[in-house]
Parts: sequence; structure tokens; C-alpha cells
Amino acid sequence: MTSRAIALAARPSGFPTEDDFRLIEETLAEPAEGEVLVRIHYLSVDPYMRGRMNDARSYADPVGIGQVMVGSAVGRVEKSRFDGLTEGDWVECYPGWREYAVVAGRSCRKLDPSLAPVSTALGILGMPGMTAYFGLLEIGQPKEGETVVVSGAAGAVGSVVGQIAKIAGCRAVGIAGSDEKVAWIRSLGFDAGFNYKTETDYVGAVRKAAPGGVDVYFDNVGGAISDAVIRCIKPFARISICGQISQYNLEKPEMGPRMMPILLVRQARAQGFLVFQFADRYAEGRKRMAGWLREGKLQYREQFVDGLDNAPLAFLDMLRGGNIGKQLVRVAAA
Ligand code: NAP
Ligand code: FER
Repeated sequence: MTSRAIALAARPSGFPTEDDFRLIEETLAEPAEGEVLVRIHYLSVDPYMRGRMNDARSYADPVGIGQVMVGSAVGRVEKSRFDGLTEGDWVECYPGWREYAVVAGRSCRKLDPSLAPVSTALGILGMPGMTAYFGLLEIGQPKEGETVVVSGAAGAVGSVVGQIAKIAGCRAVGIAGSDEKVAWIRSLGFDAGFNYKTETDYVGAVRKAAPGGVDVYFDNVGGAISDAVIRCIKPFARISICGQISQYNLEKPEMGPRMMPILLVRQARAQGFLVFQFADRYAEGRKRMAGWLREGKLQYREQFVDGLDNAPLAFLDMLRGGNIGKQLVRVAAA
């Protein structure tokens, strides 16, 4: 059989465009022993994919020109030659931007569609949710009564960070790119927030939203927003460095104020992390998050773009801030 897929056509310089992607048609082999054929229903578009478009070494190799874009997805098994999966099973897997894929059965995580909508395996109960959970609780170490500030607050990770901060008994402050986003995070229970696109005095805005100072800063964006938040940290603050999306599309890294003197005198700790470090604890994280969802303590929002051919647009729109909550591509009707 054949399947459509989206390949990387060119390495972007600066902000990527639709021309950096190409729709291709592939011929799929029959699944071999241990493999399954999956029909993709939902594809995730994530900020880390921007890094994979560069020719730079990191924890994973870059996507080659002409190769299919990487990414996780949720789909249904159509043919199985793997003992643990049968036709009709819902799975989360890592097939790339495709309509159909043949993948190793053991690389799939079987989903229970009666527990939560299957798309949540790419959002609140998937990699972004685990990032919020472990990045806040393990790296940020929030204590009851403390103030947590999160940037990228209306996104897949950030919107969950603020809600977990509330569950942990903290004051939650969010920074996001529109008034609509700020209104949404306030409706989730965030105590305060501001729109960085209309605010000119970031330090003043952080001081107003976090009058006693910042105990935990969960950084999704870097750049000038982080410079301002870090000026407001309290003694023994923790900075959880999750992402630096304001820098991903720059051709030259931005110079900023030197932060070390602030970390020194405030005796603060800044720690980067990759969520994969917690892979052996995802089941534990997912269980607690699913419990909070059932109890109504956690809410989530997903935004869908239809059709594989629109995956590049969905990705670019997310990088530009067009998403509220988790951005997904609906590849097949459920
Ligand atoms: P997301 O927040 O749902 O979407 C990205 C958001 O970034 C956009 O909606 C936009 O919102 C914001 N943004 C874009 N350009 C910006 C800029 N110049 N300045 C400030 N904000 C900007 O994406 P996500 O999946 O939840 O990821 C959030 C962050 O976490 C990213 O930095 C990502 O790389 C990181 N992450 C890290 C790990 C890890 O293991 N360390 C895992 C997952 C994600 P606005 O409208 O607010 O600008
Ligand atoms: C992300 C940003 C960066 C992310 C992973 C990375 C899983 C890792 C980058 C690297 O190792 O170079 O959002 O999410």
C-alpha cells in the first residue's frame, strides 16, 4: 500500500516556512514479525521539532533533507504481527508525520479509550503533561505557599504547570502572548498573569503579579521575559529550564544580561532538564495526572487542524503562538 507523509524539503534559516516541507507518497512494506501497521488519527506538533530541522547535533540526529519529519502520534492498529497488540487497538507511537506507518510493536503504548480521549496521550497525559509534572515538581520543588511563575503559560506544558502549582498550594502566575490566553489561564485558576505582547515593563508586571517575589520560575521561553522574571527571584529560588522557544528561530543567539550575579546573591538554582530523564516514572506521573483530571482539578484544551497536508501550517502556527493549549493535527476522522 501507499501512504502520504511530510518530508523536510530544506533547512530553514530563521523562522521556517511552508516551503521547508514537502508532501510525499511512500510505499509501505507489510509488517514483519514484531511489527504493526498503524493508521494515524492524531499527530503532535511540538517546539522540539524546530531543533530537528537544523543540522545540529543533540540528543537525537537531525532529520535529513528528504526524510519524513519525526513526531509522535495516536492511531489504530490495522494489522498486527506483534503479540501484545491486535487489530483495532489504540496506540501512541513515534511514526513521524504520516497517514499510515509500520512500526515496532514494542515501541507502541497501548491506550485505554475508556479512560480519557485518546488525543490526550499527546498532550496532558503525554510528553507535554509529563514535562509539566516532573519539570515543576522534581526540578522546581515548589512548597506550599510559594509563588510559581511560568512563561508560555497558555501552551501545552505551561497551562498544566500553573494548575499543578495550584494543586501544590502555590500562587500561580502566567505570562502569555494574548489577552485571550491570559483570560483562559485565569479561568484555569491561575492567580495572575499578563500579556507580554502589550506589556512594555516586564519587571513591573512580574512585581505586580508576584508582589512577594518569585520562588519557582518555570521557563518555557527564555529571552527578555526570563531576564525580567529572574530579576524578581527570591532567595533560594529554583529555575526549571524547560524550553527557550524565543530563541529557536533566531539565526544568531541573542545576548542578554548576565544572570550569574543574581543567582549568586539570591543563592538560587537554575537547572535544565529533558523530560526523557523521567521516562521510568511516566506511569506514576500519568496515574496522578489522570486522577486529578477525574477529580476536576486539572483541565486541558486541544486545538485541531485537519489533514496531514496541513501539518506544516499547524506546526508554524504553533511556533507563532496561534495555539491555546495543545496543538494537534487530525489526520483521520475518529
Ligand atoms: P506550546 O507552549 O503549546 O506552544 C508554543 C508557544 O510558545 C506558543 O503558543 C507561543 O505562545 C510561545 N512562543 C512562541 N514564540 C515565543 C516568543 N518569541 N516568546 C515567548 N513565547 C513564544 O508548546 P509546548 O509543547 O507546551 O512547549 C513549551 C516549551 O516547553 C517549549 O519551549 C518547548 O521547547 C519546551 N519543552 C521542553 C521539554 C523538555 O523536555 N525540556 C519537553 C516539552 C516541551 P505565546 O502566544 O504565549 O507567545
Ligand atoms: C524541547 C526542546 C528541546 C524538547 C527537547 C529538546 C522534548 C531537546 C533538545 C536537544 O537535546 O538538543 O521542547 O522536548
